[in-house]
Amino acid sequence: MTNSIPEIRDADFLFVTGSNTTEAHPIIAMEMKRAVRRGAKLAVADPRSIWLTEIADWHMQLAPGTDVWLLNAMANVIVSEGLEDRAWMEANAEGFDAVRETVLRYPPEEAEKVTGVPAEMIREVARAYAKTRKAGIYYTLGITEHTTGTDNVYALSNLVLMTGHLGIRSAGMNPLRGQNNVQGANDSGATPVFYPGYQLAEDPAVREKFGRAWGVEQSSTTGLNLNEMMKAMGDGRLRGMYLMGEDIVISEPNVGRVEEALNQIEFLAVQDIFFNESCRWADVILPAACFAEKDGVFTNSDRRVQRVRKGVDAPGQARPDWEILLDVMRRAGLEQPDYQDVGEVYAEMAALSDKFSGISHQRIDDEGGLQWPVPTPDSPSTEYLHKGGVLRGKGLFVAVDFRPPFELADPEFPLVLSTGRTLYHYNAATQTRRSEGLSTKQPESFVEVHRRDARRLGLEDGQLVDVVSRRGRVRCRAMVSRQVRRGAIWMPFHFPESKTNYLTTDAGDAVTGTGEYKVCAARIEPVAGSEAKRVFPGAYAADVQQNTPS
Ligand SMILES: Nc1nc2c(c(=O)[nH]1)N[C@H]1C(S)=C(S)[C@@H](COP(=O)(O)OP(=O)(O)OC[C@H]3O[C@@H](n4cnc5c(=O)[nH]c(N)nc54)[C@H](O)[C@@H]3O)O[C@H]1N2
Ligand SMILES: Nc1nc2c(c(=O)[nH]1)N[C@H]1C(S)=C(S)[C@@H](COP(=O)(O)OP(=O)(O)OC[C@H]3O[C@@H](n4cnc5c(=O)[nH]c(N)nc54)[C@H](O)[C@@H]3O)O[C@H]1N2
Ligand SMILES: [Mo]
Repeated sequence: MTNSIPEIRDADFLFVTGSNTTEAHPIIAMEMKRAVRRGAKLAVADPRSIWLTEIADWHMQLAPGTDVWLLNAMANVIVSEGLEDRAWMEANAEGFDAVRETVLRYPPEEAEKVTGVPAEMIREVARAYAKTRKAGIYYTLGITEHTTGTDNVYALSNLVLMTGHLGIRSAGMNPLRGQNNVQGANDSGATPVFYPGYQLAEDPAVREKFGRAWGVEQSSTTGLNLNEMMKAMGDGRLRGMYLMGEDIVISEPNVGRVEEALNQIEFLAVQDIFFNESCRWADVILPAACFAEKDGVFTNSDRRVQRVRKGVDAPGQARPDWEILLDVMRRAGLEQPDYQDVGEVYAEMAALSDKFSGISHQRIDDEGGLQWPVPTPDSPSTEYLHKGGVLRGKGLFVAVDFRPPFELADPEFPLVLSTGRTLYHYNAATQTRRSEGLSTKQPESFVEVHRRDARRLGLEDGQLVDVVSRRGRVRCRAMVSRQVRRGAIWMPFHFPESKTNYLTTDAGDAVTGTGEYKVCAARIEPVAGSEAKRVFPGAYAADVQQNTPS
């Protein structure tokens, strides 16, 4: 996030797109609700009706995967009506002309035909966004989990740059992070392209620097991303795998193919706090301590590094992840480094990366959480980025054209399936399904179907159905709902006995590799003779609301 979570309450305009904030980021949704109560305008772009759409001034209910059309049309309105901030762009951005030329080919009336969002609504939202100073964009997987994910993000950032809503409080470009420490994992270099602190692995000077610090020559080839690894495992290029905090046979797209590949590889190690589904394929299982059983730091969505402290002892042979990794390094023949505690691990990372060099466990203990960049021990937290000038020098406009999703509905698979999460369960649900309360609230999987589609299919609410795609078939209960658009269906991916990811496509974004979890073609086949049982008593909506107290 360029900006901070506490700034949201002071925003005057919120553009929330592809984010079911209330269910997936309840604390952030609470700040949004607070802003709306104060009088901020809220525009939500989402193919589904979500709880936030109930308090939104505009619900842009676009067809899945048509975001570039919608966003370019908003830019079209801004440019056509002269609402762009010329002076700011002059000083702070480059590449506007190409974007201007491109978006002029995306008029709102045409956008309405493709996206289904009324042209007038596109105009209103674009004007309100451009004319409001404290206007922030908040997005999550509805934007990124597409083959056009990177394009979608560029289209959003073009809006930020042409209005100059950057480098000030309560504005900016804010991707809401998913897992509690996924930001920290990226920061520390858990990606094939970066060393810690986003230093490029392809830069020889960077490799040389880390090679010297670690006393080990660094490989000159960058690694594979997750999507590429799954495919490399399938065709024999990758023969062994070490999973740590990842339950790939639940969470990877087109998971039938991943299971086949796991049958073929020579070695699998799984390091996890539970016996997760992927452990069935494991040769070695390394039991790890959970968050409450170890020390360290978590870095949250707004770049805030915070301490986590051990509260209870780990059970059995479980140990903190870093200790296990250190032992594996020893067995691999490395004597150095020889960390005594996690504080030393952090100190090493800080010494090698400018963004964190002013952060230490000691300083966090003394001052509380710190938001990077914090270049020196005297520099304060950075509440929002790009203050007094864009970090890159000039913000880069990137013109993008619309490309359709990888798979479109056709006569054989006439419905568009999208997938995601719910309030009650957490991702692979390895953790949440062990909780009796949560399992009672939401015991099993379901597929949301629009009323009219249900009627056409002869479906009763709560009836068992098979959801079928080109890749697989999954059984669950139909939930007849007004949440989805006609022609669209939606499933959570939390349930191992009804694996949604047998259906999804592993076509990935060209830059990030992220799979297109949000769009694939599917059909529904009612299971004859099955008795209907409603999955959700009406309490669900009430729970979601309760979860965002003001
Ligand atoms: N309770 C709970 N909270 C969680 C998680 C959990 O499993 N359970 N998981 C965490 C993780 S890892 C993550 S990454 C986050 C994810 O948080 P979110 O991204 O908010 O969660 P999703 O349910 O994947 O859905 C995103 C939204 O995108 C919409 N969408 C789908 N397709 C499109 C599209 O083409 N365009 C647009 N504009 N929108 C679209 C969906 O309708 C949905 O409302 O949640 C985190 N928080
Ligand atoms: N269809 C569909 N599929 C999706 C998505 C979607 O929207 N739709 N979303 C995708 C997204 S955004 C994400 S992030 C992934 C998430 O997918 P995963 O990362 O596979 O799922 P999680 O449940 O977050 O966690 C995986 C494992 O981490 C373990 N774990 C928890 N704490 C620790 C720890 O301290 N140490 C260790 N070693 N292990 C620990 C848990 O027990 C669990 O087995 O799913 C993706 N899959
Ligand atoms: Mo995620």
